[in-house]
Amino acid sequence: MATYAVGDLQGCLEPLKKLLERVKFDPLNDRLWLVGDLINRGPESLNCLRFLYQMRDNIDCVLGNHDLHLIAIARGHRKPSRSDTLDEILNAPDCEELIHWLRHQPLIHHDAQLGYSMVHAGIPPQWSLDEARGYADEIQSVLHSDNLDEFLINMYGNTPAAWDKHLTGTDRWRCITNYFTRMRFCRADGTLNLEHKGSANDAPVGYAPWFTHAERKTRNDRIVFGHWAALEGKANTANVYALDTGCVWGGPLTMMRIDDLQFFEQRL
Ligand SMILES: [Mn+2]
Repeated sequence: MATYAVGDLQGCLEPLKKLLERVKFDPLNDRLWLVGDLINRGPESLNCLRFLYQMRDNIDCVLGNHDLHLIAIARGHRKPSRSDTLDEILNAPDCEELIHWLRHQPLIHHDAQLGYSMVHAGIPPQWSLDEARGYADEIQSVLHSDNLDEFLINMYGNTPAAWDKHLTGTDRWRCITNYFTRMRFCRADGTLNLEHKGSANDAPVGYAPWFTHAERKTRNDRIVFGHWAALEGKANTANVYALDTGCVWGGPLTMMRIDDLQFFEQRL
């Protein structure tokens, strides 16, 4: 039995299939973790989603910003942007079934036995793992509830920039969701800068990659994440594994065997 974690697919299905073949993935015994952003921009978003849906009993997946964006469009709350490539999913006869599956995925996955957690973008420095899991559960409950549409309508935006446990309603939902699905740079107190998208060395003044803050409460917890292709798979931080190597932008798709820290790569 092995557990494999793979970076942002964004519709890059062929590299995933090749990696699963190469590691001789065994659906009876192995598990596949996906850091989210399963779709959009890449060549085969619909096939990607269908492939994962068929494998759903062998998969642990967390939601990324592109996945939430697809759900918002599918429910009529957002128009696709010019760079989105989601029409094939939206026009598919099984669209509803696929979206239903997607909306039931969490923002964090934790495996106590392995001693690993997975998120799409990150966990802000001021949250312990237990706090992060609690806040992720709040959003998961909203996604399952009749509040889904209110959540999606109010999901877009960069404020509040900082967490306050007294936040309520849509501001609270947006802040939690931005941390888990969009964060790159923040201050030591968790204040976000969501405009800036450079490499780790290219932080705006006063900000740093979320995982580099010395007093980060999850610094002793092992975390796999995606979202940040400019890191090129290098977080250079103990216990933190960056898996988005920008397959959709010409880089490889990265797969990590968690059990023995073996890495595998495959290009489109
Ligand atoms: Mn992302």
